[in-house]
Order: sequence, then structure tokens, then C-alpha cells
Amino acid sequence: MKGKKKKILVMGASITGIPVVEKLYQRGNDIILNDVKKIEDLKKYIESVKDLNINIVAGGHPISLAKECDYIVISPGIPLDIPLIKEAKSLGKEVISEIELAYRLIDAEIAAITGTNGKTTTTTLLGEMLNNNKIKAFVAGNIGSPMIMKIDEAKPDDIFVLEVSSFQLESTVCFKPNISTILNITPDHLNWHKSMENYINSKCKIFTNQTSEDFTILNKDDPVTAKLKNKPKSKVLFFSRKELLEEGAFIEDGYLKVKLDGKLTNIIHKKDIFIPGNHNIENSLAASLMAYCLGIEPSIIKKTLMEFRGVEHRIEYVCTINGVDYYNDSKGTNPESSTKALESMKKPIILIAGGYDKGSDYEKFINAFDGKVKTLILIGETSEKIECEAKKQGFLKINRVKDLEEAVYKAKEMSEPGETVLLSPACASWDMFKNFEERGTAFKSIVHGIRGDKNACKKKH
Ligand code: UMA
Repeated sequence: MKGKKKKILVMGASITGIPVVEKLYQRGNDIILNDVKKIEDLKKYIESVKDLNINIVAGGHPISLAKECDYIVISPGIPLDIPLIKEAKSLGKEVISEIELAYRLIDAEIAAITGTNGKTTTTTLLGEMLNNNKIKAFVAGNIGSPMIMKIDEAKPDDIFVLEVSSFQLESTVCFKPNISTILNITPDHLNWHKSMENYINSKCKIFTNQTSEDFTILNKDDPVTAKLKNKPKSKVLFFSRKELLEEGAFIEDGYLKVKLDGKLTNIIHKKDIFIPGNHNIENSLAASLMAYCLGIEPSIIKKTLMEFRGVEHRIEYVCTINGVDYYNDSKGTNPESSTKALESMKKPIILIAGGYDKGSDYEKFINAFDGKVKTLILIGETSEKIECEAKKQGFLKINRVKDLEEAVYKAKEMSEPGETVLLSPACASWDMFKNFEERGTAFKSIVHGIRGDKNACKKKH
């Protein structure tokens, strides 16, 4: 791949596809860039490659492209069962994801994190721990900035800290992190993967190529990941919030501790971890164990856990207006993630939920309202489905509104001092927004608009 010029089909002309085109073109390859959207709808992204001598095929995925290329680099959101991909595979052409391509082009170490929930927080946290220890960490992947963008900057002593999704893992071949973590696996993206088994298998690809020199970290409290112990060929370590472990990371007498090679190390008392909620204790356990395995000083791990303020769009405090706290949890894109957001809130909640239908089940999510949710405001495609489930469980304080703006104004009208307005949709954003970032940013801007002054919000942190 490094030497000879190839004809490469890059599928998807967006966040992933464009830097892939740039890197492969710089290396002297012939590129076909293909996207289902019409050329006029791709303007924003293709601007940076419009002057390159590449072939852009827009408006569909013609099957004939399979014959023309040597191999395909596919963006994560493109299904593998479309005719063009099937044809390429039947012709023996490789179809690889961008993380696979980037992996083949670097020498640096990789710490990779997957899981249904907590990926972004754990990835960011680990990146901070490394950088605070003066190790150059490139934080990339599903978090929003593709790994391929950083490959030319990375030196062999640097580390990539990658958030990887099941979509990205599905099309890996040789991808081998030095340390991998699966935080948890609960039903998500089932309309894409078709079955829970396929979803679990995609996640497991994170450790498929690891060897006895590598580490795999798994959550002992998660029934799915707890059972994966004997699958990796690498050294498996567990973390647990609920059990004391012979080896790994756990909580004892309120302290987050790491035990490795018989040595027990106290990291921090859990009350000193800044980010709230039990799910963040789990994220902190995973990040601390990964950092410890990578040789980071316990004092640096502790300092980072005390100072880390969390990730944008993930239970992000926005401001307080008339005694009501506003939180943006737009990253709550499935019921489990939003359930965790509900659990971490202390005050009565006016909840804004609903969005794109990924085929999720909302029973446990509604069950987690547990007297804490005062009113539910619903938007998007899943409104009816969530309303039905809520009513089934006897929760009747429901308002269905047309969009996010109306939802925020309704929430303002219905809230009282001492309460919290929480956007945590339990659904993807794709029915009304480009992505969860756009949804979260829109929420914050509407909330700021309520005050009439962006800067008037009293910052808590
Ligand atoms: N496209 C086609 N044919 C299709 C489907 C899409 O041509 O059948 C085109 C679209 O027209 C568009 C392009 O593909 O131009 C979009 O590609 P993409 O959907 O792979 O998205 P990117 O913009 O490249 O962003 C992707 C991830 N998106 C998805 O996995 C859906 C981003 O994760 C990620 O941050 C980015 O790469 C960088 O790695 C987002 C996400 O929602 C945040 N991820 C899911 C999640 O976290 O649950 C997995």
C-alpha cells in the first residue's frame, strides 16, 4: 500500500472521505471519490479537493465502479450491503475503513476505545492524562476528527487515542491497537447491524488482531463484556464499579484503585472526580486503567480526574436561568446513554427527548424516570413510540412539540426554580439535524437566546 500507485475508490465525501482522498492523493494514487448525494449538495466538503486531479462520481453508487478500482476505503456511515460493495467483494477487492487505512500508514502506538456509551468521555479523559504526562496524544476517531488527518504529524513515540465505533470496526482487517477497551455493549444501531450478535462481533474486532503483548480492558459489571474474557489473545484486565478484583481497576472504601502485577495503587477518592454520575466512575476506571498500563504516573491520573470538566454535548452544563439549570446531553443518542444522564441528575427534571428512530426499545429509559422526571417534552420521529411506552408505564405528563425551539420554550414555561431542563434525546439526531453536535449547539443557542444575551448566562464551572 505504501509503494505502488493504486486506483482507489473512496466512498463518502464528508468528514471521513475528504481527508482520506487528500492523504491518498498526496501519496500519488489515482482517486475516485463517490457519494450518493448530488454534486451541488456536496459543495461544502469537496471544496478542499476540487482542484485535485481526481474523478468525482456523485448522485449514486454505480456498480461499475467496483471493477474500476483496486480497493475501496469506505466511510463509516455507508452500509456494507449496497450492490456496489457486494460486487467489489465478489471481485475480491478489499473494502476497508479509514481507521484500517490510517493504521497501515503509521508507526505510533494506539489506544482504542469502543462501547455503546462513554466512548467520547473515556477517550478525551485518557488523551488528557497522556498529555498531562507530557506524552503526545492524538485524540481522534468517531469523536469527530478522523485518525487519517493526523498520520503525518505522528512520530513513533506518540500515541493515538481513538474512539472507534462498531461501523468503523466492521471494515477493519489488520487494525491492532496496543491497548483496547470495550466499555459496555447494550442494544444500539440494531437497524444497521441487523442483530445483537453482529453488533457484538463488530465491537470484538477491536481485539481480534491483538497478541499477548497487548492489553484488552473489559467492564466486569456489563453482562456482555464480562463474558468476553476468553476471546482475546491479549492480556485481559477488567474494571468494576461494583466488585473488588484480583487484578484491574475497582472501587474500594470509596477509592478508585488499580491492581496490577500484585501491586495495589490508590488513585483518587471517587468524591474528588469532577464529572458526575456512576457512568463517569466507570469511564474514570477504564481511562485510569488504560493510563496506568501505558505507564502514566498515578499522581497525573488523579490530577486529571480532579480537573477534567467533561465533554461538550455530554451532560454539559449550559447555564442557570431564573434558578433553573439547563443541561445539554445531545450525545445521549440511545436509551442507555440518556438513562445514565437521568441517573446523574439530582434535581427534578423537565426532559426533552426524541429524534431519529434507530429501532431502540424505551422501556428501561422510561422506567428510569423514577419520580425524577416531572415533564417529558417530545420531538422528532420517535415521539409517538416514546409517548406510547411512557403511557404504558403510567407516565402522563407529556407534551409533543414540533421542534427543538418549541421544546426549549415549553420547558422554560413548565420549569420552576430548583429544577433542571435536560436535553437528552435517547435517539440519534438524523431526523432533524446533521449530527448530535448540531443538535446540541442549537439547544445551547436557543437556551442562550432565552436570556436574550449569550454572555448573560451565569457560568457554574
Ligand atoms: N453516504 C453515501 N452513501 C450512503 C450513506 C452515506 O454516499 O449510503 C455519504 C453521505 O452522503 C455523506 C457521507 O457519506 O456525504 C457521510 O459519511 P458518514 O456517514 O460515514 O459520516 P462522516 O461525516 O464521514 O462521519 C463519520 C462518522 N459518522 C457515522 O458513523 C455515521 C462520525 O460519527 C465520525 O465522527 C466521523 O466519521 C469521523 O470519524 C458520528 C456518529 O454518529 C458522530 N457515529 C455513530 C455513533 O457515535 O453512534 C457511529
